[in-house]
Amino acid sequence: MSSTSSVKATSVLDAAQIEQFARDGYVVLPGFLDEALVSRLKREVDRWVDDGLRDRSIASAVDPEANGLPPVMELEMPAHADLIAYPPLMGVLTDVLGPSFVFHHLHSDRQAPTLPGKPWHHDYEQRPQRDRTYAMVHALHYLDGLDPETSSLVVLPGSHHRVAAKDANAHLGTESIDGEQVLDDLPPGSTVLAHSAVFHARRARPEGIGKDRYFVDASYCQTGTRWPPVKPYWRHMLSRGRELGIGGQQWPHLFDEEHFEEFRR
Ligand SMILES: O=C(O)CCC(=O)C(=O)O
Repeated sequence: MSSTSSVKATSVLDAAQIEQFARDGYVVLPGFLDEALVSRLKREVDRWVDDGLRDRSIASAVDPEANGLPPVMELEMPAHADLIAYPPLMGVLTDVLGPSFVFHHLHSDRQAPTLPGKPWHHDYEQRPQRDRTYAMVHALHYLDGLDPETSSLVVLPGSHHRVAAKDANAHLGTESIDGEQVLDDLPPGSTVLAHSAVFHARRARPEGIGKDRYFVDASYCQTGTRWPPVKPYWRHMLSRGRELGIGGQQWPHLFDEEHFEEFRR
């Protein structure tokens, strides 16, 4: 088995946080990203949205025959590349995944105040859903944090232990579920590290929300199995990650292809 790290990453989570992640399927890291990285990321997110690059990347994912490869991918923007291999994040990932994991994908957006909520779902990639032997995680980065002017993130602790379809709770929309935890007050640069199988929703404020919400999510998978990719241009994405040397010498295997199946709709 290949290892993504040739040097042991520094542990970041304490024992209680590692236990919480195993039990509940998420851990909240307030103010995790440093300020300079956050401001560089926000400038890149603005460019990504305002220059139509996000729309182009979606078009390339939806209809690759008509639209070809995206002209720019998120990981080709320097701050996003730095975020993917942000050393404290690599430490957190090593704490919960062990030393051998690969990058899966990243999405970046500036969500308008009018964006509706997103119904309960999980994001664990497996077809069909059959077990939780290997972990996949999503690092949900809230560049301006979460506050009364933004939608909240709602999670259902422990739900990653149950094998279920991604949309098994979608009929509930974004309604409250017994035992849910609402995350609606986080400082800038906060990250929620979630097991991808934990059910979660984005809940809009009933009274309406007032400002753009800068949101980047990046996912990573334990090695040892083959994961379904989510973008048809996944080989190109991984190959650019390798060419750009994201992760440097400490993470030479972060963009290895061998851990993925062929793309299927
Ligand atoms: O917007 C959020 O806070 C969560 C988004 C989400 O659920 C997702 O991208 O899967």
